[in-house]
Amino acid sequence: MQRQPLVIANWKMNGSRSLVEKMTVELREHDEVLDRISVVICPPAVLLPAWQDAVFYDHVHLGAQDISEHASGAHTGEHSLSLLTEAGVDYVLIGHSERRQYYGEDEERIRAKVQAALSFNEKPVTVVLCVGETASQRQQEQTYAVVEQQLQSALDGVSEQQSKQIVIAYEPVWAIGTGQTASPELAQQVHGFIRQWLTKKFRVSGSRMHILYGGSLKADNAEALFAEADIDGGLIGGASLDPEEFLAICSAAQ
Ligand code: 3PY
Repeated sequence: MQRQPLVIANWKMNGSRSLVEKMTVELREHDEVLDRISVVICPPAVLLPAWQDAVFYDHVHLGAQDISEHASGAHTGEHSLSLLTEAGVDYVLIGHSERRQYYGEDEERIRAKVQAALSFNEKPVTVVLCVGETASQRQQEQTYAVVEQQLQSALDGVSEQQSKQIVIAYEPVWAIGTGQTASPELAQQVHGFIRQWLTKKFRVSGSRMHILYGGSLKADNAEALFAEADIDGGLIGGASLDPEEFLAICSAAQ
């Protein structure tokens, strides 16, 4: 890992106010771990105010699990960037596989969200674009083609300057919520491929972009994954709901 490590907690539709308290106590007690890494917490949107009150440290940021591509209006159940940034959000996840699989988010919608985030001018936000192949795509040896197509489509029209606001999260779908993790070697192969693609498109800026691994990342496999050259941190699902385990993952990223 050559870039400043970045560890993102994706709480999905989990957590509570009391978990926010427990997590902040744990992070506060071990704030030396936060000195050399950046941490982003993506709780369900209704918990953002609780986190906003609790965030105490420069290197801890808040993120949204999804955004609306619209600025405002009749979009029941959606959250605009204006509302999210008012609640303290600096990072936004876009294109998580659960959004693609269960909520019908297609490439066009994902591109519209990326464009909305990059053109949002009230406050700079960092986009965490999630990509990854399904089990059957991997079996059919389509991993690189799928990842390339997802990157190409979502980042179409993005400039070298705008790429500084983008983080890529490689999350193989077969490793999400299954307990199955990509081996460090296998994850590095795909991260290396993504790095090459980014460097070709965005030149020097591409070599500086963060590429995170996600998919059943836990305390006991974090160190080996983070030791790989192009794995710059993690997007953590279930393990981010346990304060001690999350802290252990943050420590492994240092
Ligand atoms: C997981 O690790 O399950 C994730 O989906 C992280 O975003």
